[in-house]
Amino acid sequence: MTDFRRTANDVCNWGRWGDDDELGTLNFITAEKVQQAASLVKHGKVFPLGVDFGSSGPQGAFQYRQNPTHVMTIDGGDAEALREFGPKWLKNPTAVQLSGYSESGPMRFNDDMIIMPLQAATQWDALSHVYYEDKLYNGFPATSVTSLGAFHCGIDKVDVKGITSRGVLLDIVRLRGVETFCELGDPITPGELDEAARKQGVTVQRGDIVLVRTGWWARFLETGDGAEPGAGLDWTCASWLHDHEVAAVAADNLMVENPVSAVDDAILPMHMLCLRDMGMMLGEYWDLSALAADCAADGVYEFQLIAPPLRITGAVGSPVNPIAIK
Ligand code: UVW
Repeated sequence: MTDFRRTANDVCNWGRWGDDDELGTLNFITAEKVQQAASLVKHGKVFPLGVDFGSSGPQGAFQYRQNPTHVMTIDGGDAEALREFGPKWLKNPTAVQLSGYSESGPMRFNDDMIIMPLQAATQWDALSHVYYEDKLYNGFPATSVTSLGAFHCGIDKVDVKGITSRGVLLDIVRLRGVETFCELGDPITPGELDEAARKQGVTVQRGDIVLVRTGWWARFLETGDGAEPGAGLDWTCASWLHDHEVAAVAADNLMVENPVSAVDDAILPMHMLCLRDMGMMLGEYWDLSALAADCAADGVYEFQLIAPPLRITGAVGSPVNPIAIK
């Protein structure tokens, strides 16, 4: 763990933006940065980066996370059934109310709800998602996350930032020249991030949101296997992200970082460094295939990125439907 400890110390942003800061590296996104990002829209091409929230999503391999369960709470059949069987249900206030709606005109409606882990599909990890040694980002106590939610570093704290900035795609599938995805056993190194940027002719700047394509999502669509192993960022990429003063990082895989930890006694070392030490949010399960194809075609790997999380009070993560605009 010695190297990990040294890195944790080097990348630590605690106190950098004040002792009460809960935005972390999103502080790198200034008004000028938002303007720069908007100026990258040249053609009005829109790329939705969110995946489907449905029953055939990537969850199921881990017992603590399931795919979304979508339930219709009212549908057209209710209106018809109530007309036919209504009188039997007159003690049921909901039935009485719904019968009232259909008696008073032609309007009908459908309602639904969804039950799911907030991490089920395309998501942001809030800074309170991962902690160690009893501390969250900026030294807030881990005990500030309770069954009532996160009192510190919850996803609801970042709404002031949008989240929008200049997005930069680093396409490692293309860099490695592999057909669809980067195989497990070959973690993505800081050198490869530099090499991808150089080959693509793009410079990663302060306040950017970096998107890393590993091909995992495209592979999942072929196999349907949410536990499919693939390569992610080596934990040492945390220092690279820190040095480039990146605002956030997202990938098309399940955990951004490499699934096999190279740090003894620590699983998800990059999560520990990014979320807790640096205050950098991680985006997972982003579908980067169409965007990557367009970037390869026009050679432009920068764009406006708009990716607001939901303002779920005290949540440690949020679904998101990010869009890249060129
Ligand atoms: C964990 O599984 C702890 O994190 P994530 O969903 O961010 O990969």
